[in-house]
Amino acid sequence: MSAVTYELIKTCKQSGARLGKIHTPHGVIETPIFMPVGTLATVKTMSPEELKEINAQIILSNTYHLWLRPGQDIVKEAGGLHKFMNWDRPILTDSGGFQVFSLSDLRKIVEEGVHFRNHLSGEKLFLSPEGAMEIQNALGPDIMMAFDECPPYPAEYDYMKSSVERTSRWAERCLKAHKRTEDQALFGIVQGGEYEELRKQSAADLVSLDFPGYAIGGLSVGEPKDVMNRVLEFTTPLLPTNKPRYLMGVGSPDALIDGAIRGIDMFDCVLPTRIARNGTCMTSTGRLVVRNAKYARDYRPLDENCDCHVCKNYSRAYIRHLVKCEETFGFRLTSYHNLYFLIKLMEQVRQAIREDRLLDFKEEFFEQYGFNKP
Ligand code: PRF
Ligand code: ZN
Repeated sequence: MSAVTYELIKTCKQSGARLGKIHTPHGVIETPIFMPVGTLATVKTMSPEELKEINAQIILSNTYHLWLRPGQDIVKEAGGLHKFMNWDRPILTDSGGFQVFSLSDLRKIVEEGVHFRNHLSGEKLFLSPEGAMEIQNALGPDIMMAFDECPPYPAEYDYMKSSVERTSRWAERCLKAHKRTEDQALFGIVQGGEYEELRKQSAADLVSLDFPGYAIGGLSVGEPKDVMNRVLEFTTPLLPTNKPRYLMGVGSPDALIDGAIRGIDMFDCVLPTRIARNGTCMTSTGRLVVRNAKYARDYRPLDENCDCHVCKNYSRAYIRHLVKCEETFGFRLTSYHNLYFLIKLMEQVRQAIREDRLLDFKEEFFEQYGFNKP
């Protein structure tokens, strides 16, 4: 039996979205779920206690960053990532594949793995499927990700085809190299860009390897929204219904709802915490740029419909002042509110699935939010 299992509770009669539970060694996650990103073993500006206060059920961290600093040996010696960062709920780590492609210079992809330069020091490094498994086995997350290639958008069909085939060979090597199957689950990642035939090939290859969960990678890389939705529509049906499905790097409110409607169970994104640090807030009426001069004397909360600790106690005027002065506390307040907003949104999505009314919920949400405000 796998370290992580999926329990399908029900399917929304109106939309087809799934309500489920993921059982992990560190507890149960209710899905669909949004996972806050804690790249360097911290969700920027948030303490683990605050994350619990806003009902974060699982967080994501990054193999690539923790490999460079402080190094997996230190994390392992500390007793693993959970203990190191004082987070006793589930953790998922990304494999480093995507980060190597998005952060480093001078990459060279070969069959064995990827040669590249450290984005901090310029030092020459090499990461392979086996290396990514060894690092993740040392870090000790509940869920680890296969080492894949995420090609840019748009990519030529022929390039995408050879990339998908290599990602499948790498996935097989990852399974062989994974040494902690008793308490860590390894998820496969479906690639193939916008090409239906290649998504089919990728999904078939990975499903035949029988991973305990599947991610859909290579989306939210600059393609239009309708392309992502179309790819999800033909890709999720290719995946087994008794395993979790994770859409990587997606976190705008509209994409979370659209993804859930297409059968996605898990999402992650730096968006809420990243925009928080430049003073942008997600609210029930759309994005609010609290830095703007028009909020200088606005003593209302960030979101009048939000019941988070920040909205109960602090005004737009105060938060604007802090953010303008680059005071750390300002970034804490905006990050807290944005994460609360997305976690609450997913709670509402789960409730709408329970009531077989996710399409109605989507309409009501966007009526308020304004459709083109991500
Ligand atoms: N692969 C991996 N991590 C990812 C992605 C991917 O394709 C994406 C794509 N949006 C985000 N994070 N390994
Ligand atoms: Zn709030």
